[in-house]
Amino acid sequence: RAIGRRFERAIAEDLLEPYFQPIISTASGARLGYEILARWRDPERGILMPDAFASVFKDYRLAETLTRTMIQRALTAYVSAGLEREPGPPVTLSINLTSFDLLNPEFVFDMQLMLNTHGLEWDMITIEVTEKVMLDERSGQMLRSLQEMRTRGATVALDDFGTGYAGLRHLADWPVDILKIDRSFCAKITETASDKAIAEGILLIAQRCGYQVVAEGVETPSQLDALRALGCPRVQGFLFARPMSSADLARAPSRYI
Ligand code: G
Ligand code: G
Ligand code: NA
Repeated sequence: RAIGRRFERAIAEDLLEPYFQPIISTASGARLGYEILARWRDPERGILMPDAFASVFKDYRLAETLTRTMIQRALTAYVSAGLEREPGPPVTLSINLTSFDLLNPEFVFDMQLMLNTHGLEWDMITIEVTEKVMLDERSGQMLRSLQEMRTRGATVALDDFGTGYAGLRHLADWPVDILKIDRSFCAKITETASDKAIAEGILLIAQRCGYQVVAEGVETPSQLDALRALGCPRVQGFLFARPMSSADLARAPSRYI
């Protein structure tokens, strides 16, 4: 409850900010888009990561406020940085949603209004959800929300893929375009044969089933080499860039390798 009040004050004072971490093509080194990650700029404690305010994500009102704030501020920063004028396919923004967002039947409409405000289209939006969200027993409305956003042109990414919850059995039933290989597999990909085998297996399933893949948490050149050797098309991690502020977004490179 105390964190709820502090959170609402922080929202009112504009202290909740989106940070942006690039997602990169292993073939061309081009920045394909950014994942939006919430940061709380606390005057006393510095910049707080989502782990430090995890309870916000469990309260539907606070979680919806956070999502809306992240999207509005991220779209504003995207336009300010001139990203909608880049040539080629649209630079994407990946937005992490909670089950509360997907259970809200107004969410897609609200999102449409936010895009309209900035003159942006759904094809620059990737929705990130976890396996846990997909397995929620109230998943009917959530699947409808995801399907509706895909129909409008968004892509859907399954986050932390391979870490638990879901059996592969469900994968084909879900409206998903992208699998994100959890960073725990990339961390030891050069040292542990089983982690490499799992990454390889995910890439093979993705190729056969027509999913795109992003490997998360790439920190070293040898991890990048290993992922490239397995044919991984997209990567994200500290090797290329840490999540950056809106101000840094405007100066960020469009190519990383
Ligand atoms: O930001 P960090 O790199 O610490 O991310 C930790 C976790 O918090 C990630 O799993 C990420 O998906 C999640 N997360 C970060 N920002 C948001 C957000 O704005 N909304 C939701 N729902 N999850 C977020
Ligand atoms: O999957 P999820 O949305 O949880 O992933 C985002 C989280 O991973 C954020 O906490 C982000 O700061 C963190 N992250 C991003 N790149 C790296 C990396 O290369 N190494 C580690 N350890 N964490 C990373
Ligand atoms: Na994510």
